Amino acid sequence: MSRTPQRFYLTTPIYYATGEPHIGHAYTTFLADTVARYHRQAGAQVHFLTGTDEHGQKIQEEADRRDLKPIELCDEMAERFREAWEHLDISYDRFIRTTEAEHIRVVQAFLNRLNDRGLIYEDRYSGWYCVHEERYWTEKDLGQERSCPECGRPVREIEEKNYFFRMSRFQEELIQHLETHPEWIVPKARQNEVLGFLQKPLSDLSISRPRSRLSWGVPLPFDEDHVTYVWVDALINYVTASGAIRPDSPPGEQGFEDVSGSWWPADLHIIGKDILTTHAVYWPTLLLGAGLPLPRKILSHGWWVVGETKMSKSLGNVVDPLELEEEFGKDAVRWYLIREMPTGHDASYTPERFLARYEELANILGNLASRVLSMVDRYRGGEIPSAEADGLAAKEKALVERYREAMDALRVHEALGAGMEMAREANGYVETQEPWTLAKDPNRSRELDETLATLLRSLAVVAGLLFPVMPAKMEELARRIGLDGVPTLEALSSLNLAGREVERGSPLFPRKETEVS
Ligand code: ME8
Repeated sequence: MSRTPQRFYLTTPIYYATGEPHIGHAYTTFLADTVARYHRQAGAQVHFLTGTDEHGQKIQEEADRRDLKPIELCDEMAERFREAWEHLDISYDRFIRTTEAEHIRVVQAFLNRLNDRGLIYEDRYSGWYCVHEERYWTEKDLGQERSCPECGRPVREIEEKNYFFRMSRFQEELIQHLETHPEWIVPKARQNEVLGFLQKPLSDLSISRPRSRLSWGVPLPFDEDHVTYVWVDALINYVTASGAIRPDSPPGEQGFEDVSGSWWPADLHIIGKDILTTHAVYWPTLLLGAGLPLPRKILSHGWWVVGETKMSKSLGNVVDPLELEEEFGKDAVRWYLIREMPTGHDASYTPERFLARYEELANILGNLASRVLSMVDRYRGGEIPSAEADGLAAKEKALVERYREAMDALRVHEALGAGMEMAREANGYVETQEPWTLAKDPNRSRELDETLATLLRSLAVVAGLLFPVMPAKMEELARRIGLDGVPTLEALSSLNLAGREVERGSPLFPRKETEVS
């Protein structure tokens, strides 16, 4: 029986349509893709959402800088993201843009709902704003440097009329939710961070901007002179793409009371740690306000840094995943990023570690495939012998179990480690069985058949386990061992490879002598 749910809805953040996709965006998206493919492999129906965040001051200013209309900039950047994800084999089911008419209507229905429930009021706002983070800060937040506590950039003083959401009303309910769902946010340290944040009284949330200052946003349905705060607009994308809300139905029939039949609630929001507060405080309180169920889990992953420094465009140290991909192939980049970073924690990009992870692919997995395929070729004319294939059965059982446990607990790096361990075990088995010795002795022909059948099975298992992270290469491996596609985890138990033709081909991961920088 499968332990994973039958339906699984997962999301990435929607990325700002101001810059090119970089390695940080790619990491989150690869991680989500790996989890999505794992659930599909385990038999679930999956809805995988990604997209672009297209409103707000940051977009407007970038468009002005480039002498474009905001929508022209967004059209261009949404296309860039879409192309990058397609090129990198991201199996998303839905790409949402917050400028879509459907989304705009859902945002307005959501705000009307909050307003109808008495959760919106008008007040004057005075404080500080960081355009880069699209966030308000209080005098106290600024500290001695008097700059944005998140990114260090200068902040602007603002005083204006705003609409506010009564976020403070939901503080106790949110604390209770966290206390009764101790694994709601992964890793645990981030759940504690949010609980710590909730020790202080929660203020209400400004949810609008006067149109006179910023016009590029979703108009408030109850006051056309104001547009929706970009974070409120952006977070609601997860509900829009779930199909739960029918904005054109009369109030009371729009789906807020009953989300059945839609994808809501999300099973998993994957985000970076930079946007934890918006997802773990603003978002759940907005949902509680609207009377919608909360997402089932939030994975807040760590930060890719370069050496000791945060990767940042202004520092000019952003690694372009597409450049690495040209040299090493996309699956090697996917492997490095997801295997190297302990899911949830920070990791440092270094060319040396990239090469070390690549060598793991070439020397363990690639080497195993080459030697096994060439032995079947040499000793059995390319046909997989019909024989018991259980020489590594105990190891396989333990490793598949470890893999599934780690995947289900979102320790994705560890799951991949278990997949690679299977290849390592199979290489060890080659050394102990010495098929080349068996091949010299006609009396040990059955033993050789069993050895080869076991090794072929191991390759199929590795393909099944590592497919979510390296879909193209593992499909290729499955094809080389005579399969039509990569076996699902369930199919592995009844897999029969006997009689299939193998194809030796060129190395799956050619050895590299070059340096990466
Ligand atoms: O925050 N390491 O969009 P964004 C790891 N539009 N992950 C990184 C990273 C790094 N160095 N840099 C970026 C926004 N990321 C909002 C989100 S959601 C309703 C709205 C990843 O384009 C990470 O997932 O700034 C981070 O949370 C996200 O990119 C921020 O992307």
